[in-house]
Amino acid sequence: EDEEFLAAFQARIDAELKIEPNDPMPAGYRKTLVRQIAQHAHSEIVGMLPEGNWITRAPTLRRKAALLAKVQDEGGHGLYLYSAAETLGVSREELVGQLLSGKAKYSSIFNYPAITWADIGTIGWLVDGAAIMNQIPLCRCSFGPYARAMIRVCKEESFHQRQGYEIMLTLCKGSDEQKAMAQDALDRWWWPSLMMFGPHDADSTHSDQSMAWKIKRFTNDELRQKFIDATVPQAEFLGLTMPDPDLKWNEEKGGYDHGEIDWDEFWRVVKGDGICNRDRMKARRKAHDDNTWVREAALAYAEKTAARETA
Ligand code: FAQ
Repeated sequence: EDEEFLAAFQARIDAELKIEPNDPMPAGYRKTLVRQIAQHAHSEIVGMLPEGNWITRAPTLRRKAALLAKVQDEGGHGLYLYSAAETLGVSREELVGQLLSGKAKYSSIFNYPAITWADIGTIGWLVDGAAIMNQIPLCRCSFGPYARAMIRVCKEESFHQRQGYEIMLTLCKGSDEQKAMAQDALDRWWWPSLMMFGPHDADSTHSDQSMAWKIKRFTNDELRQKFIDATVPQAEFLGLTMPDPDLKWNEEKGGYDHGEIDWDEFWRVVKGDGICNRDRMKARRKAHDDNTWVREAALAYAEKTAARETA
């Protein structure tokens, strides 16, 4: 790739022009997008597991219908994102293969267990809340198919977040046991939710280049800060306490200061050693194996249809 090509590409990015699948693009741009979009798709698919676990145990029919819809949406987001990645010249088989072999990452957050019903509320409130904070700027990502996919995804995430917060509101207005259950879930999910935004900017390998290419519009720490500032008042409204004694409003910066994130825990989970990593991968591999016949049947049908059409 010569200097002239790279400069012309950067000029298109700087002019806020969208890059489309058939446009020339630097190999690194393509690679970064495939990596990020695929990791995002895998996260949606693996992210179905902690909540899927609660569909049969939702406390009411209405809660069950909403949870079922949410988990289905996540499956849809995953498929949508795999399609966006495929426009860059990789196949879904290859991407799924990378997930199942452990080569590709998915969000650390989905390696934590959903133990009580309050976890379902907290996942919607915090995990979807963090996802929205991260994904709204991705609607302006320089790569067209990813940016456009994010618009619909964000609308659905917004329903997911409200669904979760409303569960928390109900629990917090309920019995002492229900409120304690809500507090316990917040205690367990708060720090892992902050880790969703990725390492500190100083330790983020891809941020600088991804910002220059306008794939990312904000750094990991900037988005984490926005999320904290938006979420603390929501916890106050619920009457819950954030599990961070160092959390304090900083008038000067107009945001909250917070305690140190346990980065050892983060990297341990990213590298496969969280509470549920093995279970999650086992569940995905089993689903893939159990559904081989569906893929084979679809392929055979497509071949027959194509043969009929050319006959
Ligand atoms: N977990 O250089 P950076 C959802 C990796 S929301 C695991 O800063 P980057 C919705 C990173 O890949 C969750 N790995 O990387 C839902 C890189 O490793 P690599 C998914 C992480 O890409 C809600 C290394 O660390 N959302 O699913 C994590 O510039 C509820 C260095 O990091 C997205 O994927 C992590 N938390 O920034 C579903 C959004 N953080 O690849 C169900 C799109 C970092 O070199 C229920 N992705 N790493 O081997 C992004 O915005 C970015 O990729 C970041 C990371 C911000 C996640």
